[in-house]
Amino acid sequence: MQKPLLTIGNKNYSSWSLRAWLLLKAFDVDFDEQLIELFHPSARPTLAANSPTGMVPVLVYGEGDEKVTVWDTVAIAMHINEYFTEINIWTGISKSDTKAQTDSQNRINSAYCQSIIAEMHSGLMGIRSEMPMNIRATAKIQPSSACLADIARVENIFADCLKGRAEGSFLFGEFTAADVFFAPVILRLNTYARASNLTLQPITKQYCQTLLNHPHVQAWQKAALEETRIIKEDEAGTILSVAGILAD
Ligand SMILES: N[C@@H](CCC(=O)N[C@@H](CS)C(=O)NCC(=O)O)C(=O)O
Repeated sequence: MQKPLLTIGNKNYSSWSLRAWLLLKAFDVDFDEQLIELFHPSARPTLAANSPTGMVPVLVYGEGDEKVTVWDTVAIAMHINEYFTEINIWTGISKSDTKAQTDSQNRINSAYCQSIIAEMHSGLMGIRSEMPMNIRATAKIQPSSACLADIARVENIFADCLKGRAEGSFLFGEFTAADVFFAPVILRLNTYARASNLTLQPITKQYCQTLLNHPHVQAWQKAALEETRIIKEDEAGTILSVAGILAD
C-alpha cells in the first residue's frame, strides 16, 4: 500500500499539525509529510486537492475509488488506532495483550485519555487563544482569568495522571495519544510561562521536561527553528527573544 501522506502547516506555529505528526511518529506509522505555508496563497492548490476544510493536518492515502481522506486531528487519531497500530494509542498497550485490554484499570485509563483529548480538542480556549504555539519565541503575556483557569485545569490533569508514577514517565505510564495532544501545551508553557512569571507546580515542570526531552518532540522543535517565516496572526505577547533565523 502507498504510504499515507500527512499534510501539515508551519512547524513553529501549527499545533494541530504537531499532534498528527507526533502521533504517527510515536506509533511507528510509515508516512510521507508535505508542508504547506499557513495562510498563504501557495497552499491553496494542495489544500483544495486534499483538505475538505481547507485546514491542516489532513491524512490521505490510496487512489481513485479507494482514496482515504482523514481530516481533523481527533479523526486522524481514531483512524490510526483503528487501521495502523499494533499498540492501542489510548492506553499504550499492545492490542494483542487481551488480558490487559480487558483490565479494568486500563479501561479507566482509556476513558480518561479519550476524555482529556476531547477536552483539549473542544475547549481550553484561554490557553489556545492567548498562548499560540510559537516554538522559537520566549514571550511575555498578561494572561486573562480564563487563561489562568485553563492552566490550572491542565496542571490538575497532569497531577491527577502522574501522581504515584516514577519520575520521567508519561501521563498514563506508557506514551499514549494524551501525551501527543498535550505536547503543544508543553511547548506553549515553554514559550510563555517563565517570561510571564507563571508559577508551575513541580510535577508540571517535571512532565514538561519529559516531553521536551522526547526525541520526536525534539526533532519537530529542531525543524521549527529552521523555519524563517513570521505569521503575525500567530504571534502573541511581547517577544523577549527568538531562537533561529527569521525572515525580514
Ligand atoms: N479541528 C481541527 C483544527 C485544525 C486547525 O485549526 N488547523 C490550523 C493550523 S494549526 C489551520 O489549518 N489553519 C489554517 C486556516 O484556518 O485557514 C483539527 O483538530 O485538526
